[in-house]
Amino acid sequence: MAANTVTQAVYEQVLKRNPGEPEFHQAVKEVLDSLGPVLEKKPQYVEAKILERMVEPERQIMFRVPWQDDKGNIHVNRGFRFEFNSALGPYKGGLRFHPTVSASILKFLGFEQVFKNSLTGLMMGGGKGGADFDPKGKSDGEVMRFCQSFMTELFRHVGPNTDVPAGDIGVGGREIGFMFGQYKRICNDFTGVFTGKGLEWGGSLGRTEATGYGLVYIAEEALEALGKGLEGTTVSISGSGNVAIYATEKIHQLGGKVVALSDSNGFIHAPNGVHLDTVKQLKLVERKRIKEYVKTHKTATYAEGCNDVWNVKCDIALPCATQNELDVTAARTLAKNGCIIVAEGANMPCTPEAVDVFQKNKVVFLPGKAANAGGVAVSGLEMAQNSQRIFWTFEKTDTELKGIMANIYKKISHATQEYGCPGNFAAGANIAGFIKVANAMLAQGLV
Ligand code: NDP
Ligand code: 2IT
Repeated sequence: MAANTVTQAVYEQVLKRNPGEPEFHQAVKEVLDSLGPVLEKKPQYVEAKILERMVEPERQIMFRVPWQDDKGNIHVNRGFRFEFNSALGPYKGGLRFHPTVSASILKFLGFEQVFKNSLTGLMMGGGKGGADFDPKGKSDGEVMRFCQSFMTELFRHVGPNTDVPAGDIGVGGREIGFMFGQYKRICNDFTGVFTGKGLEWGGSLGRTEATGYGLVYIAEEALEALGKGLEGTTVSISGSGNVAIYATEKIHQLGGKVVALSDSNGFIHAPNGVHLDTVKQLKLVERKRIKEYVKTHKTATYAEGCNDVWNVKCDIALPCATQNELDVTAARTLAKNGCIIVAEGANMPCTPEAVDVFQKNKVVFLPGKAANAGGVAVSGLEMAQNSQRIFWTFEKTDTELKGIMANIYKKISHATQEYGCPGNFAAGANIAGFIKVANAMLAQGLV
């Protein structure tokens, strides 16, 4: 059977089995569309129904999360964990707390995580979870009670050799602490069941910075291949959370200038470069909106509407907020303004039509599966340190991270050459990520 007949049949089955889940459909289609050349070369994957198995999570968990706010009102949220694939190791992937969280969004994230984790070269399967809970505007006590209720169900499904969650949108050090504490209390077990832990109780130096730093390291690899460097470049970044902040920090360390940042309300334009300490204070300490920035920095401007951040002229664009935030119009504007690299810090932030624009205009496009893999990679290093009960220095972790990102760039470039799609790093990442998981699944029999 022709490869595209196979992938089309798998896609139709996904549509039928997962109605009303557009993000999941989008993520699956993007991968299937690039696997044709692999299936032509290796029909054993087709015979063993590897694709049919990969698009079906190994386990899906959905549960009620009741909690009480500071006034005594009772709320009920929905919690999820999608344990997608364990061919390469324990399920591994973040938890997202955001009001938009749905099965569709977490399934797309869990599916992508399988390929991303494969690219890191570490022993990690893929999973994702979260809840439709909005931490914004909640007190620490409310967030703690929510996290405790969430873990009171999730504890039975996770474990250091089974499933190891971490942070994502709305889940940072505070939330990981509350969830870890409740797990420990219920299980009577101090163990590496989460990554992104506090540095005093099992966390890894460099995990907080890892996604943003890794993103810049891989962008640097792509620049080098063009005979260029970061020094003197102008960079626009969306979001102003964990990934955006540490991408900004690394860009500044390496001589580039970040001129724009955003949140879900709007964006700031700072032509002289953003003052990162102010952003950290506003977003990480005070949990305020990005528009507050212009109160203390008069040369910067703020505008409502987060999508317009891409109107700011830049050499490099790093979307670091959320899925489908960069559309075809934004892509055309970036290409017209001379942008040379787009690297996805967020998961699937560029729409398929936007990615087409980048390919047609020879803008180097580095997909999230490869470009934001630094976070989960250092999570893997945190697991390794926990297993040995030791702590590495920041320098050691950072050097490992740099090596892993360089290696991912090599792997995906190599796949584009071997499978006849030069310059198409999205296809390269899908192919290289897929082959390792597929081979492990073949070796492990029909499970
Ligand atoms: P944070 O919660 O720290 O920050 C999220 C940022 O994105 C905030 O600025 C937020 O703005 C903005 N944002 C969220 N939702 C939307 C939306 N619907 N529209 C516009 N802006 C939005 O999360 P992270 O920085 O950790 O995550 C950002 C992205 O990076 C996500 O796609 C995540 O999956 C991905 N990622 C994260 C990794 C990690 O290690 N943390 C690893 C790999 C990928 P606001 O405050 O207004 O909500
Ligand atoms: O999307 C991601 O890779 C993450 N949110 C990080 C996952 C992890 O387990 O560190």
